Amino acid sequence: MSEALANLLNETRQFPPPAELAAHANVTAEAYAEADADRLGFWERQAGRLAWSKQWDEVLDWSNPPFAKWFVGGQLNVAYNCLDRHVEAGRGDKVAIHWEGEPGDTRTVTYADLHKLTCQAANALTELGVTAGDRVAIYLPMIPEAAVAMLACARIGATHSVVFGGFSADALTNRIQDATAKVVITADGGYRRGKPSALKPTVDEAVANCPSVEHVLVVRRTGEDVAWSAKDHWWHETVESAPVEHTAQPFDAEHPLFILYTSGTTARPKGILHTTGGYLTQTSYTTHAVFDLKPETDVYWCTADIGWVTGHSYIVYGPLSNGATQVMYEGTPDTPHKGRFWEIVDKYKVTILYTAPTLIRTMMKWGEDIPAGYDLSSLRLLGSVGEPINPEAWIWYRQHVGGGELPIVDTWWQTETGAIMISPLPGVTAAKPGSAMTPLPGIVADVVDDQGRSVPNGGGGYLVLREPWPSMLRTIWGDDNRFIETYWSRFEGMYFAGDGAKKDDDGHIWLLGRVDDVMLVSGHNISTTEVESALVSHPSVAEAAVVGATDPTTGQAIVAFAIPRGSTDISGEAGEQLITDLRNHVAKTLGPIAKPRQIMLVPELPKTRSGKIMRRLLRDVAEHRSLGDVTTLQDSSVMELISSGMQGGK
Ligand code: 6R9
Repeated sequence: MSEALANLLNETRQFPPPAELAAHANVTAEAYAEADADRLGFWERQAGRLAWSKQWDEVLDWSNPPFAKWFVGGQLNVAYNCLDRHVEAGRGDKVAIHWEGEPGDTRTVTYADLHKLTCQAANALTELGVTAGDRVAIYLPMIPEAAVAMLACARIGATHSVVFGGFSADALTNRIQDATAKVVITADGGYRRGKPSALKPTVDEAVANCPSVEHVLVVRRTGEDVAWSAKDHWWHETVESAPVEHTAQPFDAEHPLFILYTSGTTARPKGILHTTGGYLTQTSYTTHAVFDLKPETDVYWCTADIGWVTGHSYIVYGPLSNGATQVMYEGTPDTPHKGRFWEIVDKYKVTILYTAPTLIRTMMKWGEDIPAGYDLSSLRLLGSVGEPINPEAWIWYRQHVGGGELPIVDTWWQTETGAIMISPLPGVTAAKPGSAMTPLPGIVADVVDDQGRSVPNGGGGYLVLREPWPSMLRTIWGDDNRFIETYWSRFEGMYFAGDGAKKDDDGHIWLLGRVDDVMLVSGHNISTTEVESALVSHPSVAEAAVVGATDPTTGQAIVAFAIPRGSTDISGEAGEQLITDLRNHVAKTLGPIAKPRQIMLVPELPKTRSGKIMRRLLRDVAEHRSLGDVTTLQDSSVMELISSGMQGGK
């Protein structure tokens, strides 16, 4: 960015927390003051929410930045914290996971069940030669065994690397090779969109090129035929017959817990490394604080896939360390019908729902009649993660899912940050639709200009983190230099998140999309998020993506792709008229500088499996290039739809 990010969108609505929630909130406004007064003391108290085998000697060792050590000298076992201590406290019969398979089969897994399975898996892995420090790749559908596999690794100190079930053999191969994994845990397949979707053939292809892999553990989920080799072992034969006794050994607070690869928009995937004590402290605390989780009464549901960091921190480690009861769902939101999510909320009486803007915008596209057909009155808190949530999508979520009154926590964080960093506190913050609001207690974030100077309220620039935090990544696996270069070299002494952001007049933070996506139009830096939000604020638009395409007169010009809402007529002249209206609507909302040169009405947008729009591919379309790498695309047929729609639209 050559100059500050323009500050175009003016959203002034604000929603205070419900009085009832505020009166009984787990965390109150005092937490900010406490953390401001003594940040390390604050985190030390949060670490005290966990069970440690050995107390730490020092909260933070920052003598060799950017390599942090938290809770130095402390020891704990993550699986013990997520399972054993709840069982020992007499809560073994409490439901940990209400699991719902896509075909409608269900499982009820208590803490005692989860503990038993995890102990068996820990014994089975040990039997296969896995010891502390070894890496284990996990390539599973959304079944309880995914959580068990992760917890079993944590229990024996093996470092897990979960790879999305949707990734190709190449992507899986690269990740196994980069981490030199010794064992792969997979399944015959899972259910997606109403049919079995095989996983084992992909693993077979990958393992053929991965000499480090000694064993493959295979869960039987679909029952489809699979090829079998000498390295393969059935989970139900190996794990389910293993001894149920296993004593968890404590590990050092800085022991590597997991590697998770970020695909990013370009370049080689980065193996983000997280460790034990600080990671569990912050995921556990933020689950308690941001979701106001009451383990005795809440039914929590995070709709993320376990292969995304959100699944790691807010399905496995955060909720289980707090002893939560949660829902886990295997499949897609429209199988067998578009009301599936709401049916699940209704069935399990979900109280806390954590999902992604992409899902909310998809629901907007399908129309509000669908959630209206279910009883959603059990819900008391809504969350959002993954992308900036457009103000209109926020309002829709509150209105049509939250009955017009529930608080929404818009949570900003990254694979690299490990846990939530910027978010409202549901019992404290008067939230503004589209803003992640303020850094959580104990977190020091800022927005800076090109020179690293803090911008005043009303200004835009780059989001940075000024102080280390407990769940921060420790390095990029095997590449300390890349860790330093990527995150710590742009600004002296600060973590560079790669996101554009602004501070509004009250100092609240608004995320504006990845810095790489910012558009430079006639010398003005314009954020993709703001133009997309302007488009989504039009009643006929459910979802939009904008990109900057090379333009001979303006340098870059704004090209927009918009998905119309449910019943909108876009045939022939009506479509042309809508495009004209939309261009004018953006110009009126944000100013003439933001008026798109071109708008395409499309049925779908290209997204990653975690629901992020892949603007890079849209830029290829807008600039008439052949498409780049599409391996991380959720649904590869989308690009054909868009390209053909584009020809029609010209
Ligand atoms: C948790 C997760 C990280 C990137 C991040 C930012 C975007 C996530 C957001 C958000 C605006 C939010 N992002 N949450 N942008 N508001 N509430 O998504 O991790 O997959 O590593 O992505 O996602 O651009 O830098 P990850």
